[in-house]
Amino acid sequence: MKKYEPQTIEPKWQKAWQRQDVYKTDDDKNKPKFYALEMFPYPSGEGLHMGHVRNYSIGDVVARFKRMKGFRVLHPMGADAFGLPAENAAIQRGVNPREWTLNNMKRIREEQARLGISYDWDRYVGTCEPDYYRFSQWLFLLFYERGLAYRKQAAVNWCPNCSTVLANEQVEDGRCWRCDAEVEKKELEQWFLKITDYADKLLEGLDRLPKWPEKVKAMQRNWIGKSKGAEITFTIPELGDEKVSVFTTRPDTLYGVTYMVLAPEHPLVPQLIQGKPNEETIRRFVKTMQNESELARTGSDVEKVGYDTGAVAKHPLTGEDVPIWVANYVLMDYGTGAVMGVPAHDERDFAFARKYDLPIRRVIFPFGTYDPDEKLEAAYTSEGVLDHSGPFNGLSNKEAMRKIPEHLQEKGLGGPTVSYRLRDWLFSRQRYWGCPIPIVYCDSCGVVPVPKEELPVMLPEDVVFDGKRNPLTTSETFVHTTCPSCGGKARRETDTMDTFIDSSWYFLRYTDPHNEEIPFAADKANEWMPVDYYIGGIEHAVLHLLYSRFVTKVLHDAGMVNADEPFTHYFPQGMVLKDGSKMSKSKGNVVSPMEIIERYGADTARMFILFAAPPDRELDWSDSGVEGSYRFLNRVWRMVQQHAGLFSNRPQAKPEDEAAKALYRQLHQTIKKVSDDIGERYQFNTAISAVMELVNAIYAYPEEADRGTLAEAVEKTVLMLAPFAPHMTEELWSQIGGEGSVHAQAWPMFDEKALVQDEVEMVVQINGKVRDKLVVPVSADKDAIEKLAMEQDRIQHFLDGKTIRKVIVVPKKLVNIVAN
Ligand code: ANZ
Ligand code: ZN
Repeated sequence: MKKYEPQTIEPKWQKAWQRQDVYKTDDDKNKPKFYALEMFPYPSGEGLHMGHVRNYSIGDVVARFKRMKGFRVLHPMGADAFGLPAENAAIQRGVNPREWTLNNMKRIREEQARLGISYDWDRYVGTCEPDYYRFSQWLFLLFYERGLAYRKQAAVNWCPNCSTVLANEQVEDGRCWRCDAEVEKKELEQWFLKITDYADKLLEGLDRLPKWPEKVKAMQRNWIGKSKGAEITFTIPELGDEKVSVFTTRPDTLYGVTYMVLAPEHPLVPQLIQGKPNEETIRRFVKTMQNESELARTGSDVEKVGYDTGAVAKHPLTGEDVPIWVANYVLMDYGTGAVMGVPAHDERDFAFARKYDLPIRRVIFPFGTYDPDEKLEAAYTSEGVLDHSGPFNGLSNKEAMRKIPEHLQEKGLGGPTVSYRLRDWLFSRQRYWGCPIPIVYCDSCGVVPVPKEELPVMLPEDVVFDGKRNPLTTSETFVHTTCPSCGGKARRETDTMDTFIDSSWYFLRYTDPHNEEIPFAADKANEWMPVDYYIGGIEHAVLHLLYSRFVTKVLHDAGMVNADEPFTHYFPQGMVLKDGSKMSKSKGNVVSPMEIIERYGADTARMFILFAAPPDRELDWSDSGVEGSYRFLNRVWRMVQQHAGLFSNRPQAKPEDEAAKALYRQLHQTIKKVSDDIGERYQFNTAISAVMELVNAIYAYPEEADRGTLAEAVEKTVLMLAPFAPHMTEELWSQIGGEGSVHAQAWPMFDEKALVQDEVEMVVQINGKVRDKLVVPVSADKDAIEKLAMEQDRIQHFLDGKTIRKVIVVPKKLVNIVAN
């Protein structure tokens, strides 16, 4: 009997698959399509970790299963190859970022191949390659033409550690998403992409993604942060009735306004404080605030600080004077940068009014009886009825939310509006290892886009990495250029694109990876898009997934692809833990995938990782679990060796004896379960355990029972395990004389008739005590069952000398005889 030696058979089959192009994308248009995609890795110098292995194993099982089910499957891979680590390696160790990256890409590709993942390598995409990034530039120009890319001077997030700006999405709790340094504010002129134009489309699209986790959709909705409310115009008499608008979600509380607050950066502040007693103090306050991060200003534990400007605004409906303050908690880039203070009905305003001794005026009261002059101990934020609100008294606050804005609109004092938390995508980075923005500045022509025929704008090599400035600015050959429009002297944009652009369209490039004219042809993209099953970490719930949705929608609007959502089904796999905590270098609990593969083989690693937990749950790495998976594969191996002889002259299955009937039924139940578990429920662990039970049944199958049924069970076990353990099953398939690759076989069908059980076991009780068991045809009626129960020797024995009072038959379950 041959021994199971994964170290020999795995490389052997990997070479054979490559030679025979087994995983080349099938373009038979008669087949339905399936696009299976795993997030491509960042090629760090570390190689693959177990999180990758889990990610790819899930995608590979699905891709292989769908192929066997008769789909044409697109299952590509690539590398998200631009980014800071390459540049940091250049600064710290003087290595060339490109070489560093390409080496890492090579290593990761080899490791992915060693895992036996069924990628179509011919479609490999590396985002740092000029033949990819020229089309990132092409897309930037498309955005620019469509008015979706613009330059603006703005207070932007600045990471002092990475010395570059960051998009809002890349600031997590006030810190850099990459290095965790506290983010600062800086005034800079930068490129932005107008994602805010797509806020409503991005929200609406979420409602058409039933296969996305609710949690992820909620995070995106939250991030977009659509608030319905009103804009209300106050006027400032001392500035010649200059208008100042506030944004509020509670226009019903308008009569409760006792002050107004402007953001420190609000453009009216300098005029308002001129010559006022607080002028100097406020000027200094404004300066400090400009450099403070959003978190430092608005965090829940941050003390609210404000100053009275000494100026007043006129209330739009009562005409009363309302003092104008500036305070840290009002942000310039939300709503209008100005708020109306309603301390009676807003907790934050209540605290502020208490602190600065501002009046509190209540205008919403509980339904029913109330005391209109009751003093409040806290803000009243519930529903209620309006009072002290002029002509609106007596309305419910819900009605007032509609009526007050309508009334204001009629009088030209504002009206209903919506506000979004989403900001435009800050797109510039002052870094080298990214995609150059294809723009030229000319003294006579201004901002000039590089013509598409001249792309790519190549990253230059003559740069200095000293960690003190953007290396691109040090390249003479890059910076100095000629204007594409007038031919005069011009200067190149030295900002590169946020590397998140690279991963925002790579899934489209895979559909047409060798196109040299355009990013991808519409017919190719439409053949495959949208991605049917996308697997990757939940840390991308907002960043990558939001940007990809945005870019896809823009390309859809530009007529480049029919799909307006890129991913039909997004599946975030659970984390891989060791001893209950995340595997990480700092904890010293990293299990290296390559070591496991060397020791047990890739099939065991894949099998373990899919078997040890449902795919969305955390998975605790365990050495004994790995051993267990290895033992199971050995058990399958030995089982096939034992019965390989059957296949030289294979008998037809004739499941007529009891044992054969039972095995036949279990086989077909297993096929049904495994098909549903993989194809419908994406639950791989339960699929594997069903196959394990089937293997047990095959081991227990008696010598004398039907050999044909046994052969069928053995063969189909091999087929069902093919997506999980692709190498071993390929080897076994060849041993049992299978034709071609096991991965090119049709997935086994189940026999519907075999699933129906024709007999059931029932218990027979006497006075509630189980006395016997019966096997009856499922079709038997109550009378027949009762008769059969009474005929049993054991039952007759127990009933001896007793009188039968009653017989209760519960079909398929039990017979209870009441006797005394
Ligand atoms: C008056 C009011 C009364 C408010 C009340 C709330 C309760 P969301 O849901 O987040 O959109 N606000 C508006 N612009 C702001 C800014 N730039 N910086 C800080 N706060 C701002 O919240 C909108 C509410 O947040 C607005 O409604 C406003 O306070 C405040 F009983 O106006 B409200
Ligand atoms: Zn010019």
